[in-house]
This record gives sequence, structure tokens and C-alpha cells, in this order.
Amino acid sequence: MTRLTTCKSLAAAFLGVAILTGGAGMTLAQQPPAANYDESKIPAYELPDSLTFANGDKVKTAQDWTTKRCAEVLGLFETHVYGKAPAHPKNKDFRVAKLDPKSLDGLATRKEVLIPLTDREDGPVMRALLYTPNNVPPPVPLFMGLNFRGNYTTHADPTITLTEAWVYNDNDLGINNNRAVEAGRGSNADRWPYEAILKRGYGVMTIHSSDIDPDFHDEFKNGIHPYYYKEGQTKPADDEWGSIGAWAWGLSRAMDYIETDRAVDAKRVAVMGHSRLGKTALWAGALDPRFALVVSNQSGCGGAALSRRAIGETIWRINTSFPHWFCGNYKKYNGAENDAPVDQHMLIALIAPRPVLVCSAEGDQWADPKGEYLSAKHAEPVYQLLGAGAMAAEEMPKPNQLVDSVIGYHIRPGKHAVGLADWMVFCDFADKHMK
Ligand code: GTR
Repeated sequence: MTRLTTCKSLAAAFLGVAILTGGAGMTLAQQPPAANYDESKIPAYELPDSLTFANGDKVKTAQDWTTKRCAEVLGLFETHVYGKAPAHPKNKDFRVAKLDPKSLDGLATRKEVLIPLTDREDGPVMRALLYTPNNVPPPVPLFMGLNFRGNYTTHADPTITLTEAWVYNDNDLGINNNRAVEAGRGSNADRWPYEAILKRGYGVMTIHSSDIDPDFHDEFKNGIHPYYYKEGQTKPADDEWGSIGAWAWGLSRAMDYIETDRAVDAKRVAVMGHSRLGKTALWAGALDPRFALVVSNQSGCGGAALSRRAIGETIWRINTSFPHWFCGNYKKYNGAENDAPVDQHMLIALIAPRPVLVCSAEGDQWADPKGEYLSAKHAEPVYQLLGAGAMAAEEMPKPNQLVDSVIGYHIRPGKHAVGLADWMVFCDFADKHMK
């Protein structure tokens, strides 16, 4: 039995334990206070202990964690943060819609694969763009991640299908009706340096997040959610999936496909994401042990950063700006971080004993780099209990010095972004832990 099954089946048993009452700052009509960037103004906090059960008992052995506490923590994140997602469809009708064995001047084989998201024949599909290096014997290790604006923005190649899904409006590209335009082709290519990654020996797969759920708040009328409503249901319950939950579910669904593709080694798949999609990668990695490695880039609040520090972006702020990202229950912790039964170090602990790399940028204080580092550091007791090792840093490393232990951390100068230099760090880390 995989750890996923173990955790998930046990999670239900614990869900009743920690339903909390709403926090003091819960009034949604109110606006969150202005962001704090001053370390001396961080409120006093105590982190919940990953290794103490909700009933106060201590987690003493690796088995206590893998058979019980892991499921309890996973259940708490489902109930209070990201929401529960439905089981995957059984549908294995994956279709290769486009195949180019000599893509990128022969460097790679490129596929576009249609992955159904339901068991209905007329149900929605996501279109994955998959590159595998031609000069590496299959099956190859892979990075998998969602993209923000459509596969066609990730490379200038004119044969990549223009997305039909909802896209962000963009004045520079002349998009004002949420529909993709040719001018957008390759416009996000700096985020997806395929050639460089392929030359490092890795395949890359990406999917437009809108194929799963468009990134705007419409009370979950569009996207994947309605396909899984029970009869009479019109929106997710307070403990059911928001958009991040849906995106993470989509990544696991993509993994269902990968397990059928002999070009890729399903045992060496890293899930990677930037920013909101970095939050998503962490949650996908926590939920699905098939991901061998997890990379979050500048994922910030609701991702790697500790919420209790309440510096930069806070729970209140994120729930106000993006009410659709998390589950309804998460709003109870607006201005009341200390009431939450979890903090984000426990999300990273859920990935144990698998390697995880948390990346920050000095110019991205909104995402609280120090809180991202501390969260990774505080995941350590679970890694150690499982015999996976510690984090090879006692304090935050200097910029550009990769901490490449099983819990990895990296901070670089510069702003909120992902590009070639970041990908080369991801590859360095994967070279050590996934090759
Ligand atoms: C910001 C948001 C962050 C982060 C970022 C992104 O507006 O406040 O949490 O997710 O967007 O996804 O680029």
C-alpha cells in the first residue's frame, strides 16, 4: 500500500478532532491591515508540533508518523487549508494529440497529451505539453509543473496549440476578453528554458492551470469543481477544494498519465511550481507520494512561508485578494493565525522522507523568505524521525549558496520570478536527489 493510501484512509478518522471555532479577525467584510515588513513587529507565536497528536500524545516512532500522525496532519490541511478533493477518475483514455520526435532542432521528442479529468466522455480534458530529451536513454527523469498563461506561451514554437481556456487579460498583448492571442506565443518562455533543462538530462511537462480551474473567483461555477458536485450542490463545502486544491489534484492526475508513458520514469518525477503554483506543488507533493521530489519557488503565504509570522502577505490578505484559492474554512484564520491547527512547516513535513527544495528571492519580501527558510527548517524533526536526515544549515544561507540536503533551501538576489538560473538550481538539486 502506498503512503498516500495509508494517509488518506486514516485521515477521515481524525477529521472530527480539530474543527476549530472562527478566529478573532474573521469578519470578511473588513479589510486586512496594511502589510508588516518589520521583523520586530512579528506577533508572539508558537508553532504547532508536527510530532504531537491532536489528543496530546507524542509521536514516538517512525511508524507512529507513517501510520497515524501523517494522516492526521494531512486531514487537518484538507479540512482547514486547501480542502478535500475527490478521487481521481478511472478513465485511462489518454491521447497523444501531437507528436514531434525532432522538436527543438532534434534535441527532444515533444508530445501534446490529452488527459481526461472525469469519467464522462464529453468531460473536460487537460492538454499536457511534454518534452523528453532524445539523447538520454528512456525512461527519463522529469520535472512537472503547471503554467499560468497557456502552454503556447512557454515556447515560441508555432506548432504548440494555442489554448482555448480562460487566460489573464494583458494590455501589452492586447488580451481584453480572456482569450489567448497569437501575440502571446512564447511570451513566458523565460520561465520555461526547455533547451537548458533537456540538456541537463531531464524531461519537462507543463499544463495550463486554467485547463483545471481558471484563476478567478466565480463561486466555482467554471473549471473542474462542478463536475464533482453532489446532486443539488452549487459550490464546494467549507472543507472542500478551492483552486489550489484543484490544481494539485490535476497534477496528480497528470501523474496517472505519466505512469503509462514509457519514455518517462514515473519513479523520478519532480513536481515544481512558482508562486501560487509553488503553493500548489507543495500541496500536490504532500498529497501524492508518487512525486519523488518537490520544488517550490517563492511560494510564500499558503505555500512554504510560516503563516504565524504574519509578515508580508498574510492569510487575511490572501483570502481577501484570492478568495477562491483555499477552502472556506481557511478564512477562519484571517487575523487569527495562532488558532490554526497547522502551520506550513507541517506541509513540508508531509513530504518527508522525500527531498524538497524551498527557493526564495531577496527582492520578494511579500513571500517572506525568512519564513520560507524557517518552515523548511522546522520540518526537520519529521525527516529525522524517518531517518531521512537533517537540513544542512543552522541558519539562513547567504544568497546563491544552495543547501542541498534532503530538505533543501536556496535564496538568490532579485525579484519575484522564475527563470534559467532558478531552473539550474532545481537541476543541481535533482542531480543529487533524483538521478
Ligand atoms: C501574488 C500573491 C502571492 C503569489 C503571487 C503569484 O499576487 O499575493 O501569494 O501567489 O501572486 O502567484 O504570482
